[in-house]
Amino acid sequence: MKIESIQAFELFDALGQPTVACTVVLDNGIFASSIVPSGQSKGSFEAKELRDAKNKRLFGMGVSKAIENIQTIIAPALIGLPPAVVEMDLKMIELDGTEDKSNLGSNATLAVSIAILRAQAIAEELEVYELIAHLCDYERVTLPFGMFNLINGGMHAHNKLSIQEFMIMPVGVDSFRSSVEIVAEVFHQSALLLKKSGRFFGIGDEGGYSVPFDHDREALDLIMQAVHDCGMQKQIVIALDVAATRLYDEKLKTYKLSGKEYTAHELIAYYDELRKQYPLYSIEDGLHESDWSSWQEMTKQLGDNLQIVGDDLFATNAARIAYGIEHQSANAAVIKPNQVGTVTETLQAIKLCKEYEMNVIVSHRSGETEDTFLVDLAVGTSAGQIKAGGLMRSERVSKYNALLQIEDSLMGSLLDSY
Ligand code: 2PG
Ligand code: MG
Repeated sequence: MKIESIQAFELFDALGQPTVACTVVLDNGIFASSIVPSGQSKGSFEAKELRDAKNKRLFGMGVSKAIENIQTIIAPALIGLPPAVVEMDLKMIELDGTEDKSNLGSNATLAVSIAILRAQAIAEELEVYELIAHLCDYERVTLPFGMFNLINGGMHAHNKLSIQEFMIMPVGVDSFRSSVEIVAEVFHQSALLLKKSGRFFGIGDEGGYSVPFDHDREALDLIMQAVHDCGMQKQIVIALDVAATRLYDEKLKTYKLSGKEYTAHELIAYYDELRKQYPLYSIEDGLHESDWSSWQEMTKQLGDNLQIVGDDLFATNAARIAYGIEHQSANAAVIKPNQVGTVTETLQAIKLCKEYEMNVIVSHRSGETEDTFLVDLAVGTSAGQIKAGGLMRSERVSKYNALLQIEDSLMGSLLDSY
């Protein structure tokens, strides 16, 4: 089977922004598609999406240049060949010729990469996660544990919460289905508590609640109350994404959380305090994306008791992850395919983490789409953890539903137990 055509389109993500979609058509008429997500709180070290910017259409957010790159540069180089994601990703990296995909655009390369991967899976009669496992030389797959967003703050909500994501994570469960059921109960109980207390609340960008709390602790207390009411204290731990780069004042060299200023050293002490008061399991981007030495201090001090997660710090970039491994800057990495721009580089980053026992959390973006590639990625690489938002809004819940379907279909076969 060979690639007959590669088509690119401008569609929209869940935040109403334009994004790139791609369809690869094979010569037997079978086709495979993709739609890429986009982040709002982007790190500086991510591969660069191409946005039209210069004209006023869609506030400069249009992706017509990225689409043109697919049609005029990428497609001619791949048409006529059998779909093969690794070779084709390498070809796109060569065509782009930059360190950060700023020439072709990471939104262009990733859209093609995912569609090619799917076309290859079809051609080889494999599920997409199976093909991913083969590409990584993994024989078995596991379902990830989920980090479910319950309360949105920071750039993802219009409230005063400094911390961007308050997530709950069921542990000690025997299936993904039981973790979703536990989360559903806590999710609905949280809404009930908010209604009872007369609080106005809405939905944040990632399908969690947006509540006009003044202090981050109020969000943690609400979670604890809901977990307690559901009798789930033993089954649930809490994960935070502080997204601290956006709380950092470059001039003062301090962070501002809930109205209070902290040096990096004081902030680490604050996290330690929170850890002692709440069942905290994981803190993502607790510090600025370039403050390697404070990351080292945090991992040294808290790493035995907490998952210290680099997101903007690593940007799914193998060189940055390697530096972080060498300097013990964190003990986990968030993996977002659009931070690097191809499936192959994403798999390289995951393999590197796993080789050096750095935990892996496959993650959505705030500007997510209905594409569930993330799920195949998490299952095929046995990533261990996935964060895909709250139990609301289909661009989030579709990921959890896809995991439930994979779990149901794999029971008793190549699935390793939870
Ligand atoms: C993050 C992501 C996803 P964004 O910071 O981890 O939750 O947010 O996509 O806005 O960068
Ligand atoms: Mg993050």
